[in-house]
Amino acid sequence: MKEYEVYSSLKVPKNSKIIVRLDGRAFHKLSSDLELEKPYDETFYNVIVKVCEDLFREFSPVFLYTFSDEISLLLENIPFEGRIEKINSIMASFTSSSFVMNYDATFKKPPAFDSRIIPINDEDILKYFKWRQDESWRNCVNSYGISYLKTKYSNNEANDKIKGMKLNEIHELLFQNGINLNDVETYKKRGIGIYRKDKKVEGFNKKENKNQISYRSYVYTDWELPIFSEDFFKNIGAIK
Ligand SMILES: Nc1nc2c(ncn2[C@@H]2O[C@H](COP(=O)(O)OP(=O)(O)O)[C@@H](O)[C@H]2O)c(=O)[nH]1
Ligand SMILES: [Mg+2]
Repeated sequence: MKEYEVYSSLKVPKNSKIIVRLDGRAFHKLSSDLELEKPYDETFYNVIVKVCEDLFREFSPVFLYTFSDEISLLLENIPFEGRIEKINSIMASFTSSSFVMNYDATFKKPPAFDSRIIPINDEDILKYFKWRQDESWRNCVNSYGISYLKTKYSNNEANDKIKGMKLNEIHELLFQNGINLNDVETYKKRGIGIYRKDKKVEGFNKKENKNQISYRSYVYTDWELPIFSEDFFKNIGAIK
């Protein structure tokens, strides 16, 4: 019967880095079930970050990026011998379990995440994360925009209005009404990243009888990300 498992040998390209992107399934519904704060719910964000830290510890990506209900991991060491079915199913179920374990909430339905794999060249890594970070910014402007419009109009009218507006028009409308997105927390605009950083450790070398400085890396959760640039990815060792 083994021969019926026709997808089990499907693998990612050899010697390629990959990005795995996870996305919460129907989290629009989950956010209304849990009555999440709009536009940004602090508890939800703290849980997603705990999930990301679990993923980071388990799969050691070079870089992890999250905003809203999505998480991207850049992987250099490919798990499960590159087997697509394994990577997608285990990453998605691990993420869903971690989400439930970290959330002190009663769910109406079991939360789930989908997972997809994107093989990627070094030249496209910046392009990919810039694309997601732009989406984070669009999401920020839209979320604040719709929240504001719903204080003035019915839900349907607010939804119709925002559909016809450009990003800078929403930005301007908010500004005219005393909401300056420049003052909003960085993570809401640019997302959150996790990567390894070096820590300076001062020790004493007994053999040589002298003080010694060494560096140890640790996992760092960055709530104050810069706008992504080539330098950023070089500094964290994601590209050469
Ligand atoms: N209220 C609230 N909702 C959020 C927050 N973060 C994410 N969401 C919800 O999650 C959804 C994620 O978008 P998307 O993946 O496109 O929609 P999905 O298909 O319903 O999961 C958003 O539309 C929001 O409804 C938050 O901080 N507060
Ligand atoms: Mg989703």
